[in-house]
Amino acid sequence: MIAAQDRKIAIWNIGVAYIAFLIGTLCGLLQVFIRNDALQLPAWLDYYQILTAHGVLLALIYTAFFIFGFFVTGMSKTLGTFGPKVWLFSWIGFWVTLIGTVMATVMIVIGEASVLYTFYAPLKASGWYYVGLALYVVGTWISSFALIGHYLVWRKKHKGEMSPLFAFMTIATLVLWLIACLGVVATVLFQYIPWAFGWTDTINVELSRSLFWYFGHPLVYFWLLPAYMAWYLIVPKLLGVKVFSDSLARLSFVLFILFSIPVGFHHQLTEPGISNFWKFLQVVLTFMVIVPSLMTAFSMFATFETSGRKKGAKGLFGWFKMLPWKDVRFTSIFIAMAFFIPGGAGGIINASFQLNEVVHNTLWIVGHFHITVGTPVAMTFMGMTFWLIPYLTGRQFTKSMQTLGFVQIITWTIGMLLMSTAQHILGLLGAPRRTAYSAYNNHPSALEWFDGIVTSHVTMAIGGSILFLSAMILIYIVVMTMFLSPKAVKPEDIIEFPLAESDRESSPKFLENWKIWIGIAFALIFIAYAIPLSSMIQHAPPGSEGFKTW
Ligand code: HEM
Ligand SMILES: [Cu+2]
Repeated sequence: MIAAQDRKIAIWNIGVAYIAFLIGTLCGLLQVFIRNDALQLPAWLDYYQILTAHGVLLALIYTAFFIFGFFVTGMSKTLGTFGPKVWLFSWIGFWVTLIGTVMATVMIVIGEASVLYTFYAPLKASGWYYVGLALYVVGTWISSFALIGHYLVWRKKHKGEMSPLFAFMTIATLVLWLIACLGVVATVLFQYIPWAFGWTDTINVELSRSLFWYFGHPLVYFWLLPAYMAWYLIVPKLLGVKVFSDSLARLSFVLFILFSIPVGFHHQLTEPGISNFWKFLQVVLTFMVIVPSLMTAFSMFATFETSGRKKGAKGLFGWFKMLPWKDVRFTSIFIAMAFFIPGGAGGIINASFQLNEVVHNTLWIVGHFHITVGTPVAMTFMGMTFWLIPYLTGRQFTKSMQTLGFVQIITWTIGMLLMSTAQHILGLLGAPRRTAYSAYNNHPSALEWFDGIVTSHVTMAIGGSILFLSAMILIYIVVMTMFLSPKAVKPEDIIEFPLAESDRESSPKFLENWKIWIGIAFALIFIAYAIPLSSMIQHAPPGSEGFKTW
């Protein structure tokens, strides 16, 4: 078990994550009923207020706090107890992130920031909302630098050694996050805050959106890489084997840094202000990310097969039966991975110019991110929650909790299959996303969206309700394992951090030479962004004043 002082940081991060999860999923439940015209909100509550809270609390807050909780635990376990400075800055980072979060949430709740989590200009929120977002980013930076400091101290003491794979992957994820945030910090500090407080009259909309998506795409990798860490490092341990290949794992993380940043224009394919050449270039770079993604998939199947064969599996697929299906820590992650197969394929569709025209801004997109971040990432985090909290609190993960864990992941799976399938199909039928008003005065085409067995808003509402039920079961498990379950005393009750071994000394040293990777990352960013961004600034159209549409 890691030192109590480090455990405390991790447990507070995870606690905040689950408070955000609770409120965020409640908003999700309201959304599915409002869109189905089954629920009318009181006049003081707006659909966009709820949708903003849902996006911010789940996509930004739940993820980030959970990820830092996981990183703190793993870094303390693999590199040793935090020194006083690392400890102090981890707490400062936590509190600054939390203050930013609370500020932004309060602005949403009092109706001053119904601008959705993408906060596109010219929608204009209260200046304090953007200050909250800025503090959130700064807080995560402080926490990141604390962990990077911990890593640098370790490397100084272990000259010439490869770092443990967990630490390497953490640092890769944080490097990605720090570079990605530069875009959002630039637009929030130099565009939104002066504009929202009235120091400037207008805003350059195109530039603000481009800087947002410079951040917005790597943001999804900031969610995904920690989930991949569980796939690379936790799953083999649960299967009783080593990491399939240490160098493959490191190389794939490095490639994710390179190819997840210079690609934001794939979210802006319908925008007229960016020329086709730059969109094309960024789409090509987007498709490069398929390489490390398939490397990851390969490595997972190799792990499954190795472990199955070790247990005596025969034939082409005999290993499948040998997987530890009765272990909820494994089954949860396996289902998460399975969802990522259609999720990743959908991503290729979205990034393709012509197909993007069909699905852009429809419910298809909502279906897509619920089977990428909403399940592969979220369910991996759920599966980790089952052992991470008991590990940190020293409590048991009792038999009844394990059963409930299965009920939770199975209900999430069923709910998500219903909701996301309906959303994908509704999107193809033309139903827009981000709107409460979905019947369009009973126009016949819109009415089609309300019948059909798996293709309607009704299916979406049934799926959403099952998902919410599942979320509440998870909250119950979290509360129990955090505060109420019996303490683990007997050795067989004590929950371990399941971390697989990897042959780190066999990996080539250049993989841990950050100068090379950060250098290439910036070179790619420069190639993809320097010219289009500077022309957006030089040939800026008249800016826009702010709009408050709610
Ligand atoms: C109880 C579970 C959930 C339900 C019922 C639900 C439902 C929905 C619905 C219906 C929308 C689209 C609304 C619209 O476009 O009008 C939506 C949007 C969204 N959801 Fe969920 N969701 C759930 C869980 C999650 C989770 C776990 C995540 C991420 C970790 C997530 C992330 C998002 C994001 C980022 C949006 C986009 C918000 C926007 O358009 O600004 N959701 N959700
Ligand atoms: Cu993207």
